[in-house]
Amino acid sequence: MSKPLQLEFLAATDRVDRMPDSRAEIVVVGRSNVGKSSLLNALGSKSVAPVSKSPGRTQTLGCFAVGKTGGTLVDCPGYGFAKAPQAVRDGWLPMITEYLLAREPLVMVLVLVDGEIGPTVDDRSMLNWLRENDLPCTVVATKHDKVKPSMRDKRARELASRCAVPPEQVLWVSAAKGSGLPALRERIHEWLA
Ligand SMILES: Nc1nc2c(ncn2[C@@H]2O[C@H](COP(=O)(O)OP(=O)(O)OP(=O)(O)O)[C@@H](O)[C@H]2O)c(=O)[nH]1
Ligand SMILES: [Mg+2]
Repeated sequence: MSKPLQLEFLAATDRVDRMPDSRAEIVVVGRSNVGKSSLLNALGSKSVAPVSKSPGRTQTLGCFAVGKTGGTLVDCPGYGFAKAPQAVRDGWLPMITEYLLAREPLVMVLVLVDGEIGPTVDDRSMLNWLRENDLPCTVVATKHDKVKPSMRDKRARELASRCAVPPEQVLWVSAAKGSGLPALRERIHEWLA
């Protein structure tokens, strides 16, 4: 087992220009309910980001310091959440895209895709948009525990192909069971180094 990340809450804001300074930053994006906040909590040693069964829980950019590295992790509101009020929905995507284009210390965008459901239309547009804008991204497939063991190889090939990445580049994780977390922590340390 790798050591949990020492995550400390710094700020939650809807203003990119009010985010705390960072030496290097990794952001977690993905549709609502895919497990972004759960993943951050599981990477650390305590619960720092609020989680909910109903989509739309995270509504601001949540900034967390990663130990003494000077690096930060950022939790985002999810996209593709039809039940959020229109005004809120209209606000989130521009906020996230502004953040992605303007945030100087950004070194990696983790695009979370539900491992059970596979990439949605929104996930695929997000990936295409990131590539068009030359932003570094890594696909992380969540909820590995929900995929039947007999289906895992097939699902891994399908998900990767639909995200247009080689299967070995997709990181599969389960926040619930802890699988895949040591490998992801190692990558996080590399990206922040
Ligand atoms: N089985 C299982 N459930 C998970 C896992 N990760 C998250 N969940 C569940 O998925 C639901 C949504 O989790 P969140 O972490 O709040 O999702 P989110 O992407 O932050 O959602 P928003 O903040 O609404 O964008 C919760 O009920 C979690 O318990 C996992 O690895 N396995
Ligand atoms: Mg959340």
